[in-house]
Amino acid sequence: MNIKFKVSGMHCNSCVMLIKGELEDLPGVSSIELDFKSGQGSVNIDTDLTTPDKVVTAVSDLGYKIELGEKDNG
Ligand SMILES: [Cu+2]
Repeated sequence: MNIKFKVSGMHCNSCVMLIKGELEDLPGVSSIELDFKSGQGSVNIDTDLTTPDKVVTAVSDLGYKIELGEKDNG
């Protein structure tokens, strides 16, 4: 499943690296994209291993606000 999301509260590219690093540690997560300026991101998740909720929790726990957008099962 590919999930689009939007993160707010990022201040610099270190925030992007921090969030990407945290998501990379989740099982079943790959192809993480995140743009600092727009806050737009996307990620592929293997739904046998993880859920969109875990992505939200991982980012929220770092102190950023995340909103999930489109989910695509294709
Ligand atoms: Cu930063």
